[in-house]
Amino acid sequence: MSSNAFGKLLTVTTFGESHGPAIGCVVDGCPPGLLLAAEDFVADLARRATGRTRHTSQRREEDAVEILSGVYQGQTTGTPIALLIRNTDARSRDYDDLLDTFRPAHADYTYWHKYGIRDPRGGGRSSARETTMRVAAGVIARKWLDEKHAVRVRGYLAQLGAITPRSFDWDAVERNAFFWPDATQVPELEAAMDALRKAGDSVGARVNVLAEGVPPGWGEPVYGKLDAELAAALMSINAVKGVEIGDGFAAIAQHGSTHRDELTPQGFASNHAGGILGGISSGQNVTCSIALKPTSSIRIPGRSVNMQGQPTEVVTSGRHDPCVGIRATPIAEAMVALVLMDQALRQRAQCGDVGPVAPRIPGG
Ligand code: EPS
Repeated sequence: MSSNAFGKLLTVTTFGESHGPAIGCVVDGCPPGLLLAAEDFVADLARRATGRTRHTSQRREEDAVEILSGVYQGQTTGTPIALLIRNTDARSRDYDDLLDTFRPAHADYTYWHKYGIRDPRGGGRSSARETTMRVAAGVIARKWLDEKHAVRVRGYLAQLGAITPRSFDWDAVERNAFFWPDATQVPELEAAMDALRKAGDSVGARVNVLAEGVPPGWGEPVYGKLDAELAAALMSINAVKGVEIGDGFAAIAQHGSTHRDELTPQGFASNHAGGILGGISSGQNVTCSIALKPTSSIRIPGRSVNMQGQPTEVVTSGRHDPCVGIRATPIAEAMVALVLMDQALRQRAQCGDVGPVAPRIPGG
């Protein structure tokens, strides 16, 4: 009813607010026997965290995971895995000016209308702080997918405002704060972000995610299609306004003779479909892309209304991201991994006896 959980055989429930004592999640349905320790979460949480570069929010959280249940002697037990992260650097006074008004383009207004009460401190439940737990849950899925199916999920920033990559190198992606695939453009991105921060404005972004090694067969037609569940999972990330699978909206202008991915004994001749046909993985790379809107919390004054409906002006101070897309790559990867693991378990449950059938042509 209140939709703080997703997944069918692997379910993830998150809880907590940005300025509450802690945030957490319960991951249920993970098979027993997966090695899991608090250290497994460190790298991915650091990739998403605030305060690691001048281009993101300067809130400094340690993001240390406590495993409360579901792990015994370093292995998952098949029981619910509860993870907790304590909030240690919330600065609620930054939000005092927002008690009586609503940021344009923020969930402030809609939360108020839905619940009739709101926690304005850091956006409460609507804060991107919640994505920390998606990444934590995603660590489990990534690990299981890698060990059981050699599936690898990775992403990169594919557009920042009007800037697009001029070349592509996976090695560059993890070596800069932007997850950008062309190292030579990093100074250009830094300059753009510095200018934006100075102006007190924000900008949108595109993040692409790729899942390699997904075998054919994952996805449940018709209401549990792999692409439908990926779209829902990715769209549930804060600030996401668009999702594409494969060529996405570019397919509108394509002809069937171009869009179709022809089959040859050596493999598929192209991958316009994003590795999903009829809602089921084809064995090709699964490709997704998300559009993130510019952050609504900006220093440039904007028009709003107060609680009495009178016109007022909003200026957001505090520690905000001028581009949330910069930190979104690990979040999108996590959501893709969680959907894939859930679908893999569902495939095992219903069709585990079917086994591989011929012909199986190479993916990629
Ligand atoms: C956020 C606003 C800022 C960010 C926060 C997301 O929160 P605060 O005003 O409390 O500093 O720091 O991001 C995180 C805390 C995080 O861990 O991602 C927002 O409005 O969504």
